[in-house]
Amino acid sequence: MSHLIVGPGAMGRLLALRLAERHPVTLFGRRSLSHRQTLTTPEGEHHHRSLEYLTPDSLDELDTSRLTAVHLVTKAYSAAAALSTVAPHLPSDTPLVLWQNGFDVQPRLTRQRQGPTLCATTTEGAYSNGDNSTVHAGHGRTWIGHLDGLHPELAAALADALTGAGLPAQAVDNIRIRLWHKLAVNAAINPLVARFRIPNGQLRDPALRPMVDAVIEEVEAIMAAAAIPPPPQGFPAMVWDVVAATADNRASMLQDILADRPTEHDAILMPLLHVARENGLEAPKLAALHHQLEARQRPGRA
Ligand code: KPL
Repeated sequence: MSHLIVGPGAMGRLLALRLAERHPVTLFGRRSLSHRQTLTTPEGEHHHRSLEYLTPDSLDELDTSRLTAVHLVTKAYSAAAALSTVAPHLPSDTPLVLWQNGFDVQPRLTRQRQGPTLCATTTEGAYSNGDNSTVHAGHGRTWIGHLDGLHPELAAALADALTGAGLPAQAVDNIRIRLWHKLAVNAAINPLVARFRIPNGQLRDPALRPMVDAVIEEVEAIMAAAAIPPPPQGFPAMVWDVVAATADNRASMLQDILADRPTEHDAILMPLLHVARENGLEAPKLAALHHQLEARQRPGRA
């Protein structure tokens, strides 16, 4: 199996460095990056590896003859542009795996593409420590599948490849529900920690806890309207469990704000706001959080 990983952020590099232990891997990104990369494992071991790394200028060198899958591991807002850069260099039936947060890119690209398009969602934790060093901060799990449950053999083969590379993964026929559950967690945690610039665990402070609960309440009503079944423990417990498990983390949206990058507020909050609007539901907390993040990104329009 040979893999092309598009997006050399922390998660893309984690995938590339792990898969490269067993499979041919090419990493693609817009800007140049050293081929020599280091991965620090959750156990504190340092693995050094040279990766094949291509940029738009060298993309012609990509060998597509044995390519099993393209993993699109960019932020949600740059996924479509990244795919349109690599797509002309790929056979149109190349399997694609979408690793984005939210539920924006996934239905659009699944509908548009000819080739099999799977989605993945993961609880693996990774962050960059400079351009050449990736820290695998915590072990997690990955779920992979097609939005309509198609291509189960491909999903199983990719889950096996990930599992064999040390990233435990499972093929599922309900990835849509899993993506919406992750979106619920991201909607309840990310905008608030980004707004207050705090680690996830601080949401448990008595002054902040009611704000999180109010967001979860809106999310729960929207999920019911979208016919997304709750997780076995219910939405509030799911969110508070993640807050506890990631208490010291700086959420991805806070990292984006601190690095002055765009945030994924559209991909995470807009699907919820759309369902709310279609069903005549009020979602003032979610709308206000979206408005604040949007105003930061487009100050001229605020
Ligand atoms: O997925 C996350 C993120 O940072 O985007 C959470 C679960 C909130 C962990 O930080």
